[in-house]
Amino acid sequence: MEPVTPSEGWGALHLFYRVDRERAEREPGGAKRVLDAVASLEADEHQALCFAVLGHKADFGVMALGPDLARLQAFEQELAAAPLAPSWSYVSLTERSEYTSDEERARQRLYPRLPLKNAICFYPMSKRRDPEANWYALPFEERKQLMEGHGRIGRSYAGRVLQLITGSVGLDDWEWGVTLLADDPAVLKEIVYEMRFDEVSARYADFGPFFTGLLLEPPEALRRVGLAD
Ligand code: 76R
Repeated sequence: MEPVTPSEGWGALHLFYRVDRERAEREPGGAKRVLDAVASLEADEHQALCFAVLGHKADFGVMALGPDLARLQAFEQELAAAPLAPSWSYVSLTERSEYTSDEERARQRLYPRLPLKNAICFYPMSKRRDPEANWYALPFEERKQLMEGHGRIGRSYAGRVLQLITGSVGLDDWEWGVTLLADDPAVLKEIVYEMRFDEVSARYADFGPFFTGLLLEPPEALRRVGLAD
């Protein structure tokens, strides 16, 4: 299989599934299929964060991340062989920011290592192109200044929230995927609320659906959603 590797950044797949309970009962070995797929993805130098989704939008979620889009697509196919019915997905690439020139920060954003916190929140967002609030019509200097205000709020959550912004312009229905990891779920709510008052979000942002889940070691995540062999 020829690798498909972006010249910069990694691919990110956010995959959401419902457990097909009838199939799981009929065909034992479903959990093992998922665990084998995750282990083999990780052996190929990619990451997979598994989570038990809260609420009815999905049961099980995986954020898969790494350099080879062909490998990520193969992983998606391996999960399709398990008793999981796709419910939603999001495709994006890690990106450096246009507004920071710090090389170490850029490296962390392009090639992140994601830790296992208690909770994960994912949502897609776009910047507005309304006649009276068009982000893309602002001069670079003004956008940069606005993003500095955003970054200041973000940095006040250092150590409490880990954020990964992945870009999806030209790849999926929104412009960015926002992945937030935290041990304290209240902090997820707090940071998003605080940012709503910041001009970048208040005036220029539109948001898609939010998914929240409990981040767990893969075998435990599967047990929690009722997939155990
Ligand atoms: O890497 C950096 O620290 C540079 C500062 C920074 C940039 C450039 C930064 C910091 N963000 C940047 C870019 Mn962010 N971020 C969001 C959301 O819900 C909402 O209102 C918005 C969703 C959150 C919660 C968040 C958190 N950020 C971006 C971009 C790309 C914009 C573009 O290119 O036009 C988006 C869409 C976006 C959205 N941001 C931070 C955070 C946090 C917690 C930080 C501090 C990160 C840290 O210091 O580790």
